[in-house]
Amino acid sequence: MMGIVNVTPDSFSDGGEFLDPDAALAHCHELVGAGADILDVGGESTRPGALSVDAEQERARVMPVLMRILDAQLPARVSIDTSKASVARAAIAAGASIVNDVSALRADPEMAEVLAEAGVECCLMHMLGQPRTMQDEPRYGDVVDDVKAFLEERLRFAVDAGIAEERIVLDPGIGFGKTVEHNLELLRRLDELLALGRPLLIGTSRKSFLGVLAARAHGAGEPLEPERRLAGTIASCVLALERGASIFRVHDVAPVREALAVAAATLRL
Ligand code: PMM
Repeated sequence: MMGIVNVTPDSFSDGGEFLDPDAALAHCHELVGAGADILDVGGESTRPGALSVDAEQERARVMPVLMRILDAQLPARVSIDTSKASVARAAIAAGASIVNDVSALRADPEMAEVLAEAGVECCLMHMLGQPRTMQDEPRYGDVVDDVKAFLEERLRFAVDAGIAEERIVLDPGIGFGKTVEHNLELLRRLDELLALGRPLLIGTSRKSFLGVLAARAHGAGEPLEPERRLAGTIASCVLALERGASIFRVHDVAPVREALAVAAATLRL
């Protein structure tokens, strides 16, 4: 279980809640108490339409929180959600052991080298376009084949850059340049990505496609707001588990963990 710690003023579901290091640390205690194995700390919102922040600003947001978490020696690994090499470098120096790069090493030419030298784990995620524009009519040939080819190329690039293959996990990037139907197709056929030979991380938590589907279920006109997307988050995580995902990036660790435990026991995983 990867618990989400957004140190941003503008994330779609929890923007502004954990900018203060004390509030962020209290939230981390809660996530770990609920069963988070990893705390994923991010200082730049990637919601559709989000504007980028510069490295200095991002470091100023995440480093005080990271220091507090690492000082507290919580029984969880710390991941930094960043696409910037200088932010990753600072976080690793402070003790982060995973880098979650939603650009899959494309945003910063120095990122691969930083990860290879540090020997940390990393997550490479698929995204079509940039956060600011990614939801403007995303198009694919076959979404699963296209995402798979992208992840295969990025995996090869990372390994060629000196990152040990066994330290890499892959993520189809739910909601990153995808329509509702694209997201559903990726979840339905997630097992096809297992052929890449790496663990799969999945991040459906509170995402907008769940708001759309929940609205349909309720006969509501408008998508349900993020706080009302837990049932959909659970359903999508359970299905992703059944289709081979092994790392679940979520806001609500306790209920998702419980649902996954029941699903795993039923499936004898
Ligand atoms: N989603 C968000 C941010 N970072 N990282 C990975 N690897 N996978 C995701 O699906 C992902 C991510 C956006 O969600 P948030 O604003 O709730 O953090």
